[in-house]
Amino acid sequence: MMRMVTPPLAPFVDRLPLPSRLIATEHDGQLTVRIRAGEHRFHRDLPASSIWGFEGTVPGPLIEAERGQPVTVEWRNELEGPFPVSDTVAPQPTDADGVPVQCLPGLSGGEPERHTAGLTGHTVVHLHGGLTPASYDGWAENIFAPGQPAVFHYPMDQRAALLWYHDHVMGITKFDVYAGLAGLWIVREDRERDLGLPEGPPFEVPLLIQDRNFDLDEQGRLTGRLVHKTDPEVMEAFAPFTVVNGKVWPVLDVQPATYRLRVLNGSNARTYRLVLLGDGAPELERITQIGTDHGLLRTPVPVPADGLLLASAERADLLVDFSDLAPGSELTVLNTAAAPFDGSSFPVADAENAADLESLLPYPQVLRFRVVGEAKVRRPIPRELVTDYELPAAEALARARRRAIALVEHEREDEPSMLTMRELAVATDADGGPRVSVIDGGETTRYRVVAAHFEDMTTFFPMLGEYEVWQLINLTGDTHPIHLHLDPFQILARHPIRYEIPEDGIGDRDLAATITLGRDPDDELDHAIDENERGLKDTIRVNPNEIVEIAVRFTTFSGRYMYHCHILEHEDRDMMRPFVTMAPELMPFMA
Ligand SMILES: [Cu+2]
Repeated sequence: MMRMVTPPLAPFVDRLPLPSRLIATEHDGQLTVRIRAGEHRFHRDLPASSIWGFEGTVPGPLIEAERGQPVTVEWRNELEGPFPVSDTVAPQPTDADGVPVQCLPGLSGGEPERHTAGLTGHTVVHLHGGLTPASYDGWAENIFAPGQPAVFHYPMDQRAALLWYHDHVMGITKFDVYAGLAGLWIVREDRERDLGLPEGPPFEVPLLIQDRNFDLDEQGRLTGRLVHKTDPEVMEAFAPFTVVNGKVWPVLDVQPATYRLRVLNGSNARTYRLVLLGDGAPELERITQIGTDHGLLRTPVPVPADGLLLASAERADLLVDFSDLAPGSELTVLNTAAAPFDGSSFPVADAENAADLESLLPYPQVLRFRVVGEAKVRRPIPRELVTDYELPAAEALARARRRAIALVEHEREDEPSMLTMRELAVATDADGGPRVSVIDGGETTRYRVVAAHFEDMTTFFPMLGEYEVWQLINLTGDTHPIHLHLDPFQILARHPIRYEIPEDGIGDRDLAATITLGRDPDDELDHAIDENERGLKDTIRVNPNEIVEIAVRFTTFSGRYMYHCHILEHEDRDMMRPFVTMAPELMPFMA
């Protein structure tokens, strides 16, 4: 039976803050953003927290750009220590009462990690979803220290979409983003304006959803100091308090009108399954999804019947109809996704009972809407949104280069696990060593591992303009949101698989596994592609027991980029690899 813990903070008392707007055209496309330490109040009843933020705020300013009008940002690193977050590994996964420590504030007996405490403000900024030249993409090792200049040019030659910018430093992205280094970036274009969608306040509302935890003083009172806590069994931080635009469980006053919500899950690790409840009953039919990671879908779609799933870095563009509601009506957004997330469903009808300590979900609350005013503004929803993309033709896919990547957890004695990506190449009979066999009906393909760690040699050299098919093979028990930098991609398939890994089959570099296409009888996931995943994506959920196939095509910029799991604790612990995009004319000169 589930146990509950009483929230130490009152929900729905703070107003939803809106980030300050920084409109590029009002500055001739020349922006300066200072990256600074600051103070931020996450809740009315919390003392101010020390943070690191863009312009010293949580979240950073909302940058708004126009398609085709380049933006130059001078990212001015003015950070100074000490690092504002206490990082700790609690000695036990549960407290004396059996409550998982990640559901509780404070350090839970852990020591503050001294290397994290010693961070002094190295950063590099990545514009997630940006079609950006490699030099300005925020390569995780091209770091700038406080005082060192970084002027990045963003061509903005890309579709209107909600992007976001955040720190991307090798090994410490999880700390820097958690400290506050994230902000939203919207690309706009006239094609979208022609559809009459809301733009700007009050009817377009950006929502950056994150989870955060705080320290306790000796009397057990919340101090406001940010805490990044893991435990011996869970290497990701799943913080108990959901924060939207920097406030714990805020409330937004809405008119009886159609609102456009631009939603981003900017959490380190937590996946949200968002549901909308009025008087305890689901009201998901009020929501129409019109866009995903890289902008508008071809046609509007309902959100999935169980709720809107967003893993770390996924975005949704939503129209929500409040127009029939009387003043004083309230609608509440709850999260029903267990952590760590493994793709399991949760019935929307039970959403009010989603709180579950074992699932590291002590407080499902996210956000409340409160209807005020009388004037009704209901907008018709266009039936067709865009026509500028479609699935690649079968013949293009048939001759496409295929790449395979296995996602594996490498467990190590007396050390935390490493989550790694194993790039696979088809093995010849002459190749020795362990094999990954993929059995598809009567056909078996055998692979060997050609790269296992970030610093291993680059093996992916996609040619500009050419379609490729990448297979992401999940051999772990959790869902991984895999993100490719640069161009968006499209999902082609989710294939259920069953697999066997022999004892010691996962080594530091080696991998032995037998993978069979087809469903495991014990597998309860449906491995379906949701309607809202059929747009242009840059982050895709790869569930346990499945291979996700994506059609990838890089179009514009040659250079060195990264792809990785967007669970920040995973990307920082080696679930990241480089790829180099190449102009076709240069390929003959590649050794
Ligand atoms: Cu991952």
